[in-house]
Amino acid sequence: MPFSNSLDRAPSVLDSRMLENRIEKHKILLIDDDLTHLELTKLLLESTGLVVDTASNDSEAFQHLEAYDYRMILCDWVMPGQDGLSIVKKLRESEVNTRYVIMITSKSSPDDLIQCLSGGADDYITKPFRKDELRARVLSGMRILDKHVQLEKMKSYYFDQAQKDTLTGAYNRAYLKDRLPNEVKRVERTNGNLSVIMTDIDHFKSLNDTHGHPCGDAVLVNFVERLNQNLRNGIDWVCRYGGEEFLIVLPDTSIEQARTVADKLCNLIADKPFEFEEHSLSVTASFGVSSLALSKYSDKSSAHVGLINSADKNLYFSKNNGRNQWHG
Ligand code: GH3
Ligand code: MG
Ligand code: MG
Ligand code: MG
Repeated sequence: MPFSNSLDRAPSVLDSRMLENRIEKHKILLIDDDLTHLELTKLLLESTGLVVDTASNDSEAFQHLEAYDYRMILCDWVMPGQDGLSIVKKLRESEVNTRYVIMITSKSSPDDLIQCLSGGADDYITKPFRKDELRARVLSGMRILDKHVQLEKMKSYYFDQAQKDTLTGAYNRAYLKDRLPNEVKRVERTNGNLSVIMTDIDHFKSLNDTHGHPCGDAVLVNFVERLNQNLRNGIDWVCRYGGEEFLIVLPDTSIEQARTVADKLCNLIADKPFEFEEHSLSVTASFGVSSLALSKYSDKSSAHVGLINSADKNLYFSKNNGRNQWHG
């Protein structure tokens, strides 16, 4: 007799709303060899809005676990084949601990429960159980899972912040320092190509002086957007090298290809005015192109510095030669 009917009650509105918010995030895998119990528990959870998949033995359970990243598992302990606790132990050995496991068990002595929790379950419920107790335990687990998700989001937010410039969203110098040597190593390994373009906005100081710093900021943001829109998504990347100076990194790109990119970028900056409030501003930038020639370096660990210096030198040639052009 799986549920004690006398204490049944429909979930409160609050419970339902809380559960609704979690449906997509935390689909449940329910494992039980007793098919009647499996079906009844599934219906109970589904009646509160949860999405539930079922497995009636260990091999079905592992098939499901391979196919979908269930964050919550309700698992019967006593089953033929591998029992519930062995399944949980196996899961805990092979993964980062991000799943919430509730063990369903008819064993209820303190020793049993200690064994169950020490074996890797996060919670347990003893049969026969009340519907509202199961709901309460599932909700409690959902709250913990939500905290996991929040923490993961915060972690990735701060990770992102640490490597990006807050104004433009371009990568920062710290990221460049980490990543560029790795790009160079990849060229060493694969005998491939790596090119960079250094670009600096022309007469940016006078733009600030004429239209104000907020306008300058908006142009910087737009400038990076325009670069990114015209580079290969997920391959090329832009780093804010200084105030209005950016380094564009082009993996797997020969010098000839990089020259074509610089020409395209130079034109697309100059050809279309930047809009700020009621102003339509003509902006140009100068570019310096360089490509990695590893054979030039006896010490390969300094190759990335040489690559940047050479792009910088070519940028200043462009500046001295009249701006709004590329060289390299
Ligand atoms: P050039 O063509 O030779 O590059 O001249 P320029 O005026 O662009 O270069 P300069 O180095 O004289 O001036 C760069 C200006 O960029 C000065 C600085 O105040 C401004 N700047 C740097 N960072 C920011 C920023 O984050 N926002 C704004 N609005 N201006 C910035
Ligand atoms: Mg059983
Ligand atoms: Mg400038
Ligand atoms: Mg500058």
